[in-house]
Amino acid sequence: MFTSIDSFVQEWENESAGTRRLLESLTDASLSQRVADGYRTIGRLAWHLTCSPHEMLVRTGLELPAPGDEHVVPSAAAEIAAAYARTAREVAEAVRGQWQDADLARMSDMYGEQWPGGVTLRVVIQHEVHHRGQLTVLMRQAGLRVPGLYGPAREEWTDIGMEPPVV
Ligand code: NI
Repeated sequence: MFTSIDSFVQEWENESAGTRRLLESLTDASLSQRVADGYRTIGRLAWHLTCSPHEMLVRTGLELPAPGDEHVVPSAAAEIAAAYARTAREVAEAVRGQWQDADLARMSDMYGEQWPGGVTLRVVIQHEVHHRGQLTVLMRQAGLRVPGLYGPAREEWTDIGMEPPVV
């Protein structure tokens, strides 16, 4: 769990920059890609990534605008990327502007459990990392170039004149 606002904002800025790069790599045609019938499409996952920080954080009493209706997935990739960039900024501003470090120990009802604010902020990031992993696989299936997040993606090895590791 986070115990300081500064450490959350710093990590959030890094992680949300990575998510932004992924969302900016999506194309309109790729939004309907899914692993199999009955599973989430790229568009649905990308929109879930965009709407979830707000959905979770307003349960703690934090005030921030909703990026849109979670049930209505935009048909334009650029619209999703822009909404994510806006909400990522608003999350940092809301946490910095409305919370003190002491709020990170304050409990809120989260889905029937009591979580300290610092845990909720941690879960916001982990939830995003979880779905981002799913998104990168779908992006490969859709034939998109995937930007590296914690290290070079396959194409980035080639760009620097090296063989991508396959095992
Ligand atoms: Ni989720």
